[in-house]
Amino acid sequence: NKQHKRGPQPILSLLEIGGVKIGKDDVVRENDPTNNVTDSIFSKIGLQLHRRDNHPIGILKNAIYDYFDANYGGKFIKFDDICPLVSVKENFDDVLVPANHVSRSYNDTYYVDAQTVLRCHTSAHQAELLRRGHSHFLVTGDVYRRDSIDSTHYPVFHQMEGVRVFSPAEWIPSGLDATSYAATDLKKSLEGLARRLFGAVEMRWVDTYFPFTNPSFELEIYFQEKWMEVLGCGVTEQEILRRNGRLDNIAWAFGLGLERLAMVLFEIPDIRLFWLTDKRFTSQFSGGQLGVKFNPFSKFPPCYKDMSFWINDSFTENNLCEVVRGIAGDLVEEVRLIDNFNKKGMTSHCYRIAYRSMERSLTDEEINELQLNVREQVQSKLNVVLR
Ligand code: FA5
Ligand code: MG
Repeated sequence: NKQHKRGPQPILSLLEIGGVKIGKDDVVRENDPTNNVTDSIFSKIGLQLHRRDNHPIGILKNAIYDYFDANYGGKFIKFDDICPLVSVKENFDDVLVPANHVSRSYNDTYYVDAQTVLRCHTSAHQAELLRRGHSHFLVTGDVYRRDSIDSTHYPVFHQMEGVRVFSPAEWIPSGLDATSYAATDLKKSLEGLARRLFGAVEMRWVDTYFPFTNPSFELEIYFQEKWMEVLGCGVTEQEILRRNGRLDNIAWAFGLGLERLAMVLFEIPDIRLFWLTDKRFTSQFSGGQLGVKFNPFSKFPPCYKDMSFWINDSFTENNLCEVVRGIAGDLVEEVRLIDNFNKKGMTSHCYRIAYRSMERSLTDEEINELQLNVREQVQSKLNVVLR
């Protein structure tokens, strides 16, 4: 099957999403320092897995829609076709992300140019939808992040944002202060969602920080012998409501990681699987069927390659992961720092790269060639000194 080597989808050079035309040359510009979008990222824009009713991400989206429809009488308005190219203002400023916050860096976010990014979260649409007067809404979309490589991280994934705005008439009768009222309601509706999707799973709330909510929480689910973070949420910062014409209200907001939730729901062990067009994967799922458990194809062996080098001041793990992903694509399963030491003012890192295909056995020859390319490009692009 030829599709295996080339990646499943043809790469179009002109896309149209939510009425916006996107040309490849506008989004990927290798020699432009204000742009860090790669070919492999471009190839994912427009695939919109969340809009495919027989794909695990689409099945999950629809199940969450059903939960909100059933519990809120259809009040939540749904958006799932908003273009992922957004302004820096929408992605960061409008949700109060401070000017020096790491998430704004070229190391963490894909920039199309200095003012435009591939959204790194669906929160990028909160302000605009509040401004338009919506008080109950769900926004589902593909989001993009430079990130590490392992079974629960992928540079393109899907989120669903939920926002609910309350007026004073709703919380005053409760006798609670507005913030406690919203926080209680938020946790109750997300716990209800988790129970509806999963029945009995082990889960826990963890206090956290987001610039746009206070208090802020994350929900973790016990999965594959670890606690996995599946969503972030909290009570919307008053400043966001004030700026968008909702001064006297209180609101909650959440952002669900749809891949992570689908991994729990369907017992999908690796996040790369969502991108397979291999029938052995896609034929296992169909619309409305939430009880399906993924039946893995025979497990193919991983191959580990270690690589040690002296880093420089500009070295980052995300840059390393981008180089490895650019060469090995979805054949790389994990990139992990296994040793780290200093000597005479220099720092050495040793990374272990796990190669494994989701669909077939890899040959030694093939892996050696990948690793050779990785070593060359790590040296030339990241300016590190191999040991
Ligand atoms: C956010 O993105 C916030 N915008 C969520 C939010 C919305 C908080 C509204 C408060 C109010 P975070 O960066 O934690 O938060 O990402 C949310 C979820 O996306 C995570 O819990 C996780 O499930 C998922 N996620 C994050 N990074 C990745 C990744 N690289 N691959 C797959 N899923 C990811
Ligand atoms: Mg988080």
